[in-house]
Amino acid sequence: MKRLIVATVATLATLVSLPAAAQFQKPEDAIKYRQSAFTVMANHLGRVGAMANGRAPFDAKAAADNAAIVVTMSKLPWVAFGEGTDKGLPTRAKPEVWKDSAKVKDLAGKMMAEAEKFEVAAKGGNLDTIKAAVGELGKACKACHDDYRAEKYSSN
Ligand code: ASC
Repeated sequence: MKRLIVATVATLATLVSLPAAAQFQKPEDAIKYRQSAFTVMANHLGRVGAMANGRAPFDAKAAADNAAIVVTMSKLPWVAFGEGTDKGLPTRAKPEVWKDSAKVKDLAGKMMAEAEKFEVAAKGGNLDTIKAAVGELGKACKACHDDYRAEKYSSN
C-alpha cells in the first residue's frame, strides 16, 4: 500500500511539474496522440460533411453535437508536435513543420477559429450556413496539409 502511494504521488508530481510539451514520455506517444486527435476530428467533421453534401440526412442535433467535438479535438494535436517528435512512428508530418513553426502555429490558429465558426453555424441549424462553414473549415485544414503534410507516411 505504501509503495502504491509513493508511486502514485511520484506520478502525479511528474504530471504537475512537467510543461505541457513534456507530457509525452516518448516521441511515439506524441505522434500517436496527435494522429488520434486528427483522426477523431476528421471523423466528426466528416459526419457533418456527409450531411452537407447530401450523403447523409440532415440532423441538426447531430450536426451541433459533432461540431462541438470537432472544436474540442481541434485544440489538442498541437502540443504533440514538440521538438524530437518528427520521428518515432510513421508520420506524414514534413520536417518543415519544425522549421516553420511560427507558420504552422498561425495555420493551426486559423483552423481552430474556423472550427469555432463551424460550431456556431451548426448550432444555428441552417444547412446552407453549415455547408459554407464546413467548406471554410476544410480549406483551413487543407492550407496546412498543402505545405506540411506528406503524401506518404515516413518509414521511421
Ligand atoms: C476533412 C479531412 C481533412 C480535411 C481536408 C480538407 O474532412 O479529413 O483532412 O477535411 O480534406 O481539404
